[in-house]
Amino acid sequence: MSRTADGFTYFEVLLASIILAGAVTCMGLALEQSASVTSNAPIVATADYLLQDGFAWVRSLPRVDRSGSTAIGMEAGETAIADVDDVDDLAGVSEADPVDRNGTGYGADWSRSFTVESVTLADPTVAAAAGSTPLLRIRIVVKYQKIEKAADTILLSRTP
Ligand SMILES: [Ca+2]
Repeated sequence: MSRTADGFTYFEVLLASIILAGAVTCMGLALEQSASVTSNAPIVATADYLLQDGFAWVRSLPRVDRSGSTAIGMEAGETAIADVDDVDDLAGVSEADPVDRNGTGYGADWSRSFTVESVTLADPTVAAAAGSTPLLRIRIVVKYQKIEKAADTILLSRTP
């Protein structure tokens, strides 16, 4: 086998070059991943904030409409987000430009939607006929540019 001036075979030099190239590629990929995570961080933080703000709104609302209706959804005469006056009014509500409890808007890139269902007491993962049980399951989904960024579910009892 022929050797370089330093005493390495060409095969050894080739092998070292391949290992070095692999290491450099891995470092590059790690840096790229890190940059992507860093640039995504403000979006993740805002999504989580809007999710928690949504749950704060949900918890602040009466559990039953003042009319006494336990049906899920807005009552007669309630049509807009401004009309929401009890938890189940949020069923099917989707905010195209979510506004937090402080009145700050987050722009049209964001959306926040609410699902409200009655669930059985024995197993809250099982949906029940709307209004038939005193347990509500509320799910909030926050999206950025139509891609889901945060979502969670809570259970609320209608008996305070
Ligand atoms: Ca209502």
